[in-house]
This record gives sequence, structure tokens and C-alpha cells, in this order.
Amino acid sequence: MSNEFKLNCAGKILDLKKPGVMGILNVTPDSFYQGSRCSDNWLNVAQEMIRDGAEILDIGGESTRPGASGAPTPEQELERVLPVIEGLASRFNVVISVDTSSPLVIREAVKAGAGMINDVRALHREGALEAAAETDVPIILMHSFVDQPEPGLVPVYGDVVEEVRQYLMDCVQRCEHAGILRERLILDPGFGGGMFGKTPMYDLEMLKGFRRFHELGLPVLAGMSRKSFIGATLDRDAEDRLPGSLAAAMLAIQAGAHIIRVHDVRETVDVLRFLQAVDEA
Ligand code: YH5
Repeated sequence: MSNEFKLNCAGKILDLKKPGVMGILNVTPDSFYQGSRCSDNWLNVAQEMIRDGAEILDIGGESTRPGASGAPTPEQELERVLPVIEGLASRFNVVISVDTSSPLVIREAVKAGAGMINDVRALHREGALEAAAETDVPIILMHSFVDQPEPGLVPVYGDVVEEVRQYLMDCVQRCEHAGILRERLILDPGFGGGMFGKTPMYDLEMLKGFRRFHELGLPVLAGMSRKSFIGATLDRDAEDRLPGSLAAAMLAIQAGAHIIRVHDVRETVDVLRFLQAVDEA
């Protein structure tokens, strides 16, 4: 089941027979983790991630960090991400993913060369579903607490894996109704607190039960890099969460994840190479 996914990302074929690494390139002025902030330095950071083996670069211009200083307008978001997308598309043969929920940014980013849409709101912002349907690139649908009534509130789940699975299945149906082919979709359970809506315990439960996200028959992405559940589990600040993040990545890969979204590309690629070597022994 996990062997048959080939995605056409604006002409570049992403073969998920082997798991791929997505490098995080934040072009926000206020990302929580200094190491991924690269407003001025994006070209060097991107080049290094590609050299280290990232197959996808995820360009984000909206911080989802709790308490991030005000959401940017779609125009501001576009102003941040568009030069980066254009610059990368003209230089590198890498899949460029745009981390956005805005219909305007979706349309313009894909025109500028983005080969993947990554939406933590799973196309629930007004007009986003239609904007995505007009393109033909793969789409990451992530589970979050989209209807969060106020910051800090976390939903209560019985079986978090089951409820997240159900939500993702509903999102797939909604996309299919809008004319988006199933073959274009990637699922993501959305690890993390804040608007992602999970406590550290829910995150651990999702990682433990990760295999069940596969039963939906679509490629699955895991984004856990340096997130607070790793910090809470190990009592470590963001700068000291690399070992925990690598352990999490390894478990997700063993549970069948197709894409791992990370800040630390080189280290994560080593984990993947190592697992591959054991697999082939
Ligand atoms: C994701 O999981 N996450 S942005 C808080 C942290 C560390 C990292 C407090 N976009 C995801 O990376 N897109 C983000 O420590 C994402 N999946 C997908 N598809 C949040 C983030 C982060 C937040």
C-alpha cells in the first residue's frame, strides 16, 4: 500500500517508494525556532537543505506559533513567500511546497512554481478549496483544531487517532466533491499544540498509533520536528530537541510515514539512510 505513490509536483515527480524529507523554510519574522528563521538567508539555507538531501522545501510566510504577532494579510504573506518561491524555482530542481491557507497565496504560489500546497487548515478557509481545485499540484491536508473558539483551548478526544482519521476522511471527501482527484492528496494528523489542538499526550498517542493513518490508502506526512510535545516529554527547550525529534522521525518512518517535515534535514536524512541500509541487509 505504501509503495505506489508517485506525485506529479508541477512537473517534478516525487516517488514516495522511499520516504522523503521536507525541509522547513520559514520566511516569517517570528518563527519560534531560531534555526528555521531565514528571512534574509533563505538562498543559503535552501541550498544546504537540498545538498543534505531534502526532496521538498516547505515555504511558510504565516507563523502558526501560539501568540505569533498578528496574522499577516494574504498580501503580506504573498510578499514574503513569492520572491522565495520564484528564486528557488529558477535555481533548483526541488519540489517547492507553499505552507498557506490563503486562496490568493495558493493561486499565486503555484503560478510562480510551487509544486505542492501545504495547508494546516485543510482548505477550510473561504475560497481555499476552489483555489486548490484550480491547480493540479498535490495538497497536504492537515488536521487541526480549525474551529478553536479561543487560544489555549484543547478539544477532548476519546480515541485521538480515530477522530483525526475520521476528520481527514471527511476532508478527502470534501476535496473529491470539489473535483480534486484523490491521487493529489497527502494526509497529516497535525502534531502539536496551539491551533493544532493536541496535548503532548495526544501527540504521543498519535505517534504510537501512526500506522492507522495509513488505512486511508493515501500518503501520510509527519511533522513533529522540535515541537513542544518532544520538549514536554524530555523536558528540553527548542534548541535541545534534536535527539527527540530524530527518535520521533524514526518511529514515524517505521510506522509507514511517507514524508517527514523537519528543521534538521541532514540529521533526518541520516536516520532514513540508516533505516534503509538495515532494510536492505
Ligand atoms: C505540520 O505538522 N507544522 S508550523 C511549534 C514548535 C515546533 C514546530 C513549539 N506547519 C506542520 O512547525 N504543516 C507547521 O515548537 C505544518 N504539518 C504540516 N503539513 C508549526 C511548526 C512548529 C510549531
